[in-house]
Amino acid sequence: MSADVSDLFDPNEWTEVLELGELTDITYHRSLDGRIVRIAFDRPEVRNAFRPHTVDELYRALDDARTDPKVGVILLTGNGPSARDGGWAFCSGGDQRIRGRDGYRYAEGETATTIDRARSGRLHILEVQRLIRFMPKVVIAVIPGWAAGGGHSLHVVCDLSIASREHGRFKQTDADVGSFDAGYGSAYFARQIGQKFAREVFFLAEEYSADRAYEMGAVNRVVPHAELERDAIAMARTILTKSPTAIRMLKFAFNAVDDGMVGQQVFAGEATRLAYGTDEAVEGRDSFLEKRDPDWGPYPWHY
Ligand code: S0N
Repeated sequence: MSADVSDLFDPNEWTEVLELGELTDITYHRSLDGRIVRIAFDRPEVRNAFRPHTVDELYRALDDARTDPKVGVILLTGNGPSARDGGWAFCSGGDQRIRGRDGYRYAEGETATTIDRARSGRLHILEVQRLIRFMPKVVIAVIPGWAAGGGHSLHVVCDLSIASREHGRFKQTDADVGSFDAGYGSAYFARQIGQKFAREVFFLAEEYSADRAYEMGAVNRVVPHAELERDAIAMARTILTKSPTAIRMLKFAFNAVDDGMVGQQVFAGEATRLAYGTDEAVEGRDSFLEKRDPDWGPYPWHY
């Protein structure tokens, strides 16, 4: 284990990703075979709350993983513990110290009069949510401590969640601080655990243990704290034994029912990509290029 990244981080599993340059708010590592990445919030002193710069870095790392053809599984976690009090967190949502009145979260040194107005009101953690949702790879929330507010919503949008039995804690504080994730964080959450429980989590904003979250159907696995990252890697390795195409089609199939026309569009894009690989589609293309009628004869109307 390597305390300079996180007490749960095993340096024998990972190599640092350097292509994105210096990262200050997250850490980004690739497994030695390049097939898994570990992206971690790295602000344990504020329970891994995110500021705009954190979200920028997170988006860039996730997109890098999305476009790397070797990567099949992304582990999203939080480094810890806090050097101040030993507390653990996955993520505690938006950094409330720099939340702007206009919705924009100011960077250090910025004020309402100095910010770039083009960025004002840009709630770009939602862009991160969409990236996780629509990337054709499995994203696992690895939860070593608090998942609160917008951090809770991030775990909701991940494909799978695995939590520390001792330190995993869940709390949806949005209504305590006057914010509300009215998209995946709430409506999709209700699809996962049911309307009554989801309304309870938001309306009462109480604290839930990892075991209680498991009982409610909000997390897949609860494991001993010391085993958390090892078990997450084992889950990832199991997924990596499966067909990449089957996994991506299944992910988009699970999504489609809740994603309306966008879900259909994403699924249709994948279907088209598969169809282009057939001799039938090649005949369509070639007939156009060769300025002749297509010969569909060899291709039956399947029943
Ligand atoms: C996580 C909690 C429950 C942990 O409690 P605990 O263990 O008692 O620790 P604390 O002593 O409270 O915290 C330790 C130190 O960390 C600081 N801190 C914790 N969380 C934050 C935070 N989110 N922002 C800034 N600082 C934080 C504490 O202040 C403390 O430091 P000191 O000692 O110096 O004061 C507990 O900490 C807690 O409840 N945290 C707040 C959780 C919260 O309300 N988060 C915000 C909820 N809303 C959002 O996340 C908005 C979501 C969002 O961003 C979004 C979503 C959809 C659309 C748009 C947006 C958008 O606004 O961008």
